[in-house]
Formats: sequence, C-alpha cells, structure tokens
Amino acid sequence: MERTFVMLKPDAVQRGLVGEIVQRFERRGLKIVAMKMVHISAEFAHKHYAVHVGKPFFEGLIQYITSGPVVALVLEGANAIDVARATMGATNPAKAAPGTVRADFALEMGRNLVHGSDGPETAVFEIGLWFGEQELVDYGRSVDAWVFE
Ligand code: DAT
Ligand code: MG
Repeated sequence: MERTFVMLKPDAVQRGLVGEIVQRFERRGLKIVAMKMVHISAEFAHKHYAVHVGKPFFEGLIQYITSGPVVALVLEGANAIDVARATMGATNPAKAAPGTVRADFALEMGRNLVHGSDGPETAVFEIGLWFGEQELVDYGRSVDAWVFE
C-alpha cells in the first residue's frame, strides 16, 4: 500500500467544496489515514513549495496558499500517488479531463483547488512536513477485501 499527501487549497474551503472533493477520493477506495485543517504561515508554505522557489508564479502561489485555511490529508491505497493525481486532473484546469476535480470545479491554474504529491519521494517529504507520526492513524476497514484484490 502506498501513501500520498493531498491538500484542499483555500479556494476549496471557501467555496464549500471540501466534502465534494474528499468524497471523490473516498469513493475511489482510498483510505483517509490523517486529516486536519490548518492555516499555514508563509514560512511553512515556502517549505512545502521549495521546489518552485524562483519561478515566476512562486510569490502568487504563496499568497494563494496562505490566504485562508486548507485541509490536509494523507490517503492510502494501491497506487495512491498516481490515483490521487488522476482524480485531481491536470495542473491547469482548462486542460484537465472532464470528470476530474480541477475540470469539474475550476478554471484557472492559480485557483486549482487541490494539491497532491507527485512521486514517492515527494510523498514521504510532504507527509513528514505536514503530519507527526502520531497523527497517522493505523486502522483497517471491513470493506478492504471489496476494494483491494
Ligand atoms: P501540481 O499542483 O499539479 O503538482 P506544480 O507542482 O507544477 O503542479 O505547481 C504547483 C502549483 O503552482 C500548481 O498547482 C499551480 C501553480 N502553478 C504551476 N505552474 C504554474 C504556472 N505556469 N503559472 C501559474 N501557476 C502555476
Ligand atoms: Mg506539484
């Protein structure tokens, strides 16, 4: 089983889309192993988006992501990283496939509602940045035999 970090950005919270977006991950079969609401500082946002330092959109991205509370989650399941990103859709909502979160609810790159780890190393880094070990809840689901082969 793989774990990934997902964040519902401030626009998702402000627009009342938290339940709708979380439901899409849940329905797919991904298991929520951690979830909390946080209003992050600029310093923390710089750590999360360190790979984008210096890019033209960086300051706007920091402004956006710190503009209100976000909902942070850790999701677990087979191929959780790729599956979560596929559920989210392409970075630019204008290019995202219909049926994805970004295509169904967003229009612009700078208001694309959701973040998901882009690979195994990123997932480990982001889960460790956002959550303490004791916040990751270890539990089984009775439906797992009907979700995982
Ligand atoms: P993703 O969030 O799909 O992993 P990313 O890591 O490349 O995309 O970029 C992080 C966020 O920064 C992205 O969700 C939206 C914003 N962003 C990326 N590229 C951008 C660009 N060219 N112009 C404006 N915003 C951009
Ligand atoms: Mg990314």
